[in-house]
Amino acid sequence: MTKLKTMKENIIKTIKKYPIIFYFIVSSIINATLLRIVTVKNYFDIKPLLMDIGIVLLLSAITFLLKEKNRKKYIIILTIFLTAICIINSMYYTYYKSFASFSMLATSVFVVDVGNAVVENVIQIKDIIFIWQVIGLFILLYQENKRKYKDYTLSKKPKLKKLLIVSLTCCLIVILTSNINDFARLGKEWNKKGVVINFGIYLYQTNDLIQSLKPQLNNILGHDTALKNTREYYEKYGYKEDEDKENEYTDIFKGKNLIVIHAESLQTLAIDLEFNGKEVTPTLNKLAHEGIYFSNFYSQVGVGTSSDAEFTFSTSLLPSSNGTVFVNYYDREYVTLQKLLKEQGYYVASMHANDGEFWNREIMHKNMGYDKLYDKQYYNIDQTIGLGLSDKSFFHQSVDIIKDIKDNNDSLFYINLITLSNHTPFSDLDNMEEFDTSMYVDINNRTIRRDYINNTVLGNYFRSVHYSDSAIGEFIDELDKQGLLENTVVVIYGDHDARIDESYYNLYYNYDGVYDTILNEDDENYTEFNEYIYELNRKVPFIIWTKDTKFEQEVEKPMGMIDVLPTLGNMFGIYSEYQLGHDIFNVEENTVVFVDGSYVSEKIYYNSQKDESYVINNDAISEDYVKSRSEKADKLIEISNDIIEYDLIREIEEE
Ligand code: GP9
Ligand code: MN
Repeated sequence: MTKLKTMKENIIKTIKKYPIIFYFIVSSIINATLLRIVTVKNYFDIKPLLMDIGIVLLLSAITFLLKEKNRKKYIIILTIFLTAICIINSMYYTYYKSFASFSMLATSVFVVDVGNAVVENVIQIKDIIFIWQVIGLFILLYQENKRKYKDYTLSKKPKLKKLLIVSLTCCLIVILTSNINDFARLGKEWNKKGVVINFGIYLYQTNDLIQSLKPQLNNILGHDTALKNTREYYEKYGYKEDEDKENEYTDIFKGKNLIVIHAESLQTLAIDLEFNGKEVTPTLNKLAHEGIYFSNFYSQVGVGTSSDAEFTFSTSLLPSSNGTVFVNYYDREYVTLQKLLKEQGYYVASMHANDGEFWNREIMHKNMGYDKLYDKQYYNIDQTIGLGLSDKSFFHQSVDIIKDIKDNNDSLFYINLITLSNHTPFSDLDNMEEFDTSMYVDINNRTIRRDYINNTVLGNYFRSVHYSDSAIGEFIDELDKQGLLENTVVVIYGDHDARIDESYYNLYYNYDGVYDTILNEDDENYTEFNEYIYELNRKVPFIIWTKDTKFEQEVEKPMGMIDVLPTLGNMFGIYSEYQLGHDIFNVEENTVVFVDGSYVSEKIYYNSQKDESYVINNDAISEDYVKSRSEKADKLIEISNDIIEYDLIREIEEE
């Protein structure tokens, strides 16, 4: 008992003696915990907490090794740095549902550049609260100045030893209670959430720093292994002309023009959806029903969002897990849909009424094989919505450009149009027609209007999609009038989901109009909307349509952006030897792999971060089913990253 008492007294004495260091330790642990709460909703997990304690103690121990004059500076810099880590990751998580990486610093410039759209959505009070740590430190330092001795001037080596012992004990407990899988995650940069959940934010960021430096450190060694693995992979799984080709779609579009619409934030959810008898997307519904509609199609973007969608669409490679291809790996060699059609004599152009520098398109589009990028400077900005020129004006002006291209080139054309108006946060609605998403209920023979999702982010989203749909409709009509639909295939894809918060979907699915309330889980009409259904709901439409052939076909097989080049290529009579996806009409069973190692198959959605599977259609799933697909998913990500980072296509082609 007395021993305990002395220990307690000793601790209090130490705290009084070293208030700054004590403050640094406690505040850093609180912030790390807070960050896990606001991001991965990890409230009482002991493992990441212990790891945070271990690392923070280790960092404080270093104070005792420094020269006296540097100690204060060290604590200040470290506090600011750790606070910054929490703020940046909190903001980053809101937008990307993942954690920030040093290797993405270059990409962040573009993220910040999206202007209002991102800023409005991202900076929230929960991100700023972390700053209390820095404020508190300066208050304490100010008071310290009045004290006789200052803890950062003391040089008691025994304290160092004690701190190190506690620090290592904490880390050791975590290590001993973790399994091999948890550690394997540390080596995979794409499993960020899993690392934070298991080991906390500080270990994540330290590990990330090491991983970001690794390519520079072991470039030579890594390169040889990467090249060998990639060759083996292609030998085993690569495109084989005799097996992978012939099917009823082979060459059906050979010799036709191609117009691709990259539809910003368009989700499949909006297709065939009606509010009060009015379709959200009448144009797309018509095109989907007449053409080939892939209704179980997923975008596979990383932090490069729009640009990643373009990249995977064109190359059948996955986006990089280590930065953004358009920004960090724009100078590598890629085999693209653009280049392949150019070889067939097409004139290939892209159109987007934003700055050409955005996402480095100006440079990357050239590398991808576009003959020309018609960016903002080619358009008259006569009506703006959100980030820039409205889709209606953009499409209207693009028709003239396409007409010019057709008249001045004696060749086929492939035109890529990137839309802009339907970009988050869906708040600039003045130039968009009203779209009523409220609910009308009959109560005692009277019709009552309930706001429901009207004027919420989700309601505004549907209004914005409705506008974009109408813009596409006008575009198709104008193309038709100009004779530009003759001998032309139109392809439309949603570039990624709209990143709308889960809470709006709960309102959407579970609103009870009669009682003006949200149903709870016990209600028989309650529709379950968990995080897995949310993930599955992020699908985007992919439509192939021509004026002259009615396909009237819906493809329900799971398909990813990576499968576009093989599938569409087969129809146009081209293929890339480096495509990592599959022609959807040639595969028995398809798995869509996401950049973080999660995947969707016909039977499950697998979350790599949590190592959990969500069964889609109640089939019994064996452990082996999950394991074999997880391994394949990891391999695919690794090979794709290696090809990009080590510029392997160039190397293999040059041989
Ligand atoms: C910007 C547009 C939007 O030009 O493509 O990019 P996003 O924010 O969706 O990546
Ligand atoms: Mn986009």
